[in-house]
Amino acid sequence: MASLYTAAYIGLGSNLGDPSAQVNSAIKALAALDNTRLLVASSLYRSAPMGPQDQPEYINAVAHLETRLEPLQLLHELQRIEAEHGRVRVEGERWGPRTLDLDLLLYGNEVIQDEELTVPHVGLHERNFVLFPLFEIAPELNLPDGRRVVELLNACPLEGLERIIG
Ligand code: ROI
Repeated sequence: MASLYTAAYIGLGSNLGDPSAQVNSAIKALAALDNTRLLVASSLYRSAPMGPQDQPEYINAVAHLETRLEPLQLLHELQRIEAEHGRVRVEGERWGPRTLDLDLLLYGNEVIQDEELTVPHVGLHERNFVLFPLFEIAPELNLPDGRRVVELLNACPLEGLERIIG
């Protein structure tokens, strides 16, 4: 019988306040979501900012969930957790610093393109701070288009990325 649960991968990022604490707290909040189980979270990674360089370095991680929430329900839960961590969306400020950013990277094998949500996440295939933690927890994973995470990783420069041990 088909599972009621869908595998979802969430990218976490923070570069304001205490970024490691924000990311760890967000992982706890993911684990507490209704109709959802946290299977595993990656190590934390320190990463140089992509985009404007006049902002602090980021802490990034990826979490693997199993969820019975629909994609948009899950997205709204992620936005609620961001807001609870002090995330303020500044009009017109794209790619600026943030206390917490939660991206729905993958939702099963679904390809979703609607106004609110694009899955797989647009930056997934070129961001070392997403690909490396994703590979850490799901080395065999394929994207909906059949590309393997390990292939994307091999094509992606790893400069500026450092795994935090312990
Ligand atoms: N850069 C890094 N290293 N990590 C992020 O999570 C991140 N998030 C962003 C932008 C501003 C694109 N840069 C980032 O949204």
